[in-house]
Amino acid sequence: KGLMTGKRGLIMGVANDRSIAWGIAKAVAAQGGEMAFTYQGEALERRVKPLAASIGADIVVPCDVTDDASIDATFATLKQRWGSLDFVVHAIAFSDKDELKGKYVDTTRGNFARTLDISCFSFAAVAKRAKDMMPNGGSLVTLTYLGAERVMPHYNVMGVAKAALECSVRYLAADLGDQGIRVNSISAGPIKTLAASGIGDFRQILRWNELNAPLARNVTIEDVGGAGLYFVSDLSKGVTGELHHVDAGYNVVG
Ligand code: 0WD
Repeated sequence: KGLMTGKRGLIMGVANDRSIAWGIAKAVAAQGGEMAFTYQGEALERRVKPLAASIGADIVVPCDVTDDASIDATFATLKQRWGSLDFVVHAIAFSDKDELKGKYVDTTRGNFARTLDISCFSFAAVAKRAKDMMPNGGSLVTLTYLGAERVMPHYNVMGVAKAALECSVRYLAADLGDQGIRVNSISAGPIKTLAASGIGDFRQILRWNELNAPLARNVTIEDVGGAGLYFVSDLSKGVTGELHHVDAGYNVVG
């Protein structure tokens, strides 16, 4: 019997087998957890469906978090298939590539709003639906980055969105604690994923972290998967509102 046997959760933000969300899904599956997946757009559907099938998951639904009706439809499907839910992993972020280079001072109003909508508000929007399906409590986890806490080159408006997301985690933890729902974030070190490829000079950031992190290496999606498993399982049942770094220790020195 695994740590996650009997638990059911939603994984949002798998784009391919290099996605951080997939690292968490693999760790949860290895402990007997059952999962549903959302994907954004048809191109990603072709990638996510086989991954889900490889761990025996058959609920794979489209969800664009900029659209309330799309989020509602996702949770309606889960309600119909499962009735209740134990955890949600939110691993979604977006900003215009043109503004993930150059200066933050040049951020446009339109991309600011879109970045904050997809990368921050969506977590609250998901929490609002998920809580109504968690009669026995639950766990909500999101992904963030050190660029929220310090100025990191090129992270710009995404750093501002992640700061808002980290603050949202604290407010959501306070809102939902009385229902036994925990809300936490994992601040991952840089990992080469589809989303990361949009960030200017990402290779240099990877190299810098490897050279300076206490563990003298970069982290993997399996490293983040271990922390994700901790947060969605009962191992972390006394933990909420937390920001947990999985970055080979970079944040203590960098
Ligand atoms: O170094 C990194 N890769 C780090 C990532 C370090 C620290 C944190 N993170 C965060 C990201 O900011 C994000 O919140 O981890 C989370 C997962 O990102 P990832 O695993 O690096 O990226 P990826 O595999 O690309 O998955 C993110 C997915 C999108 O993929 P693309 O590349 O197509 O943007 O987020 C999804 C989409 O599948 N996404 C959306 N989903 C629903 N509705 C939307 C949307 N509107 N926009 C993006």
